[in-house]
Amino acid sequence: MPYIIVTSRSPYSYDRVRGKINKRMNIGGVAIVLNDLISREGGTWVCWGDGTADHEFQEEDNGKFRISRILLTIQERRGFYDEYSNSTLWPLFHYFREKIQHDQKYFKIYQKVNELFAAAIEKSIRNKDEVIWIHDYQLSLVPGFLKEKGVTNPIIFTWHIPWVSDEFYSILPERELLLKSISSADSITFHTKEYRTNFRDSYEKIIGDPKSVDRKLHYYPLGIDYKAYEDIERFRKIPLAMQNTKIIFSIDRLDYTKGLIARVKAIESLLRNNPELSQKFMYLMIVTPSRTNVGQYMDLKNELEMNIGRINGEYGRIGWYPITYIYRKVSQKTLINYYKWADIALITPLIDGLNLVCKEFIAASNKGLLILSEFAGSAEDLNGAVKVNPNSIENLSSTLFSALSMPESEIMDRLNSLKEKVRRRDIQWWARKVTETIKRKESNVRNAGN
Ligand code: GDG
Repeated sequence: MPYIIVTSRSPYSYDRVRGKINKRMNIGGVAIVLNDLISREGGTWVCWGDGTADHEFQEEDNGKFRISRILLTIQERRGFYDEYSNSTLWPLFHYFREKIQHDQKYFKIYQKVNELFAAAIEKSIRNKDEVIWIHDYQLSLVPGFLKEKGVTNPIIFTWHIPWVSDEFYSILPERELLLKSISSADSITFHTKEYRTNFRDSYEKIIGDPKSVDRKLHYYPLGIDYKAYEDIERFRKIPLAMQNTKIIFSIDRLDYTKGLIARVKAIESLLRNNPELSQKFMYLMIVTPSRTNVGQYMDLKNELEMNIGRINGEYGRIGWYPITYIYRKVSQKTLINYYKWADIALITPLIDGLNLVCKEFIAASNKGLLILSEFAGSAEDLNGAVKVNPNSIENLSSTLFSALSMPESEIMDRLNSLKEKVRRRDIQWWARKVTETIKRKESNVRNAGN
């Protein structure tokens, strides 16, 4: 069954570097599975062409599937991506009230860009069986525009971030428009039961009786490509300097939702309360640059780095610092090595739609303990993790203290039960479940007709 996959990011982009064309892959987990699916089944991928040479490849046929790239002006990019998507919707859907910025002119641009996506989708349709699968908060108005255009192909809408409570959602001036558009899809999927319930409550409060949407709402937690993390061709040995200390590890995009400041303060509190732990562990903290055009993100970087500097200055010794901080993207192979080296993965977002990092760590590790925020979507089904409240520095620090002395047998029992779960509910499982929501619906209709 062919698909029309619709994402804001492209599966790969083209850049022109010193006169030559460079192909840049988008290596995210979701992109990989969607790539597999569409390569197998065929169809078109509609996305934003953000590469500097993408205009030369606006409509591309790569032999497996077609790509239709939407080209945006600088103003459109700003209004659609930096402003309405990432300065209005992102903080709203993560309960950061004080960070929500709203300007009607940026909403208009978001609306226009969503309409451009809908027009490109309509043009791409080859037959009416093609399933249109739209992803995430940047594209919430696309289903509504497609219905207005009279498109009858089945539409799946997958929401990757939290859906907030109905009271909080009501803050959004365009609350009705977004809800109506998303609800016009034939199937709507979330990562957790709570987000599904919140969406239903929002619908009931703002639109009315939710009966008509009930049957469309599903929740399936996104999985990972388990094997890709489990197997690694050449595993690098832990460097000598790190061999006699416990390694605490994390990797996050630089984002205020990820709880980075509280986490480094917990390291400070751990050392203040337990000076004997000096030189007994190191915290390897990788932070990946993200949304660098949004001012709030750069303020966060400064605050984080000031805290790390203070803590390392106060507790460091010659040849040892509590926090090894790296602010750059690392290769996939290096990341898997870090997962394998880590004794503890410290994944403590203040809130997260799901969080893939904790699942990747579970797949890669042969010895590690997962400390996981109770506010990450993945906490709902990862029972073997040690759960923490990321808002409490005391809770974070005392959990770290017990984790550092947890018996190996308990760590392995937890890890093995987590591995079982993450292996079973991998990315293929997720894609199958989500696409089946449409097949089930179609067979229900057929059954009803029989
Ligand atoms: C959003 C939602 C939801 C990061 N830095 C590097 C790197 N990464 C990879 C990780 C992981 C992915 O990026 C991050 O995924 P998360 O799920 O942890 O977080 P978000 O980026 O906020 O994703 C989230 C997700 O969408 C999917 O629905 O789970 O809740 O916020 O795969 O490994 N990979 C490499 N180098 C890096 O420096 N190789």
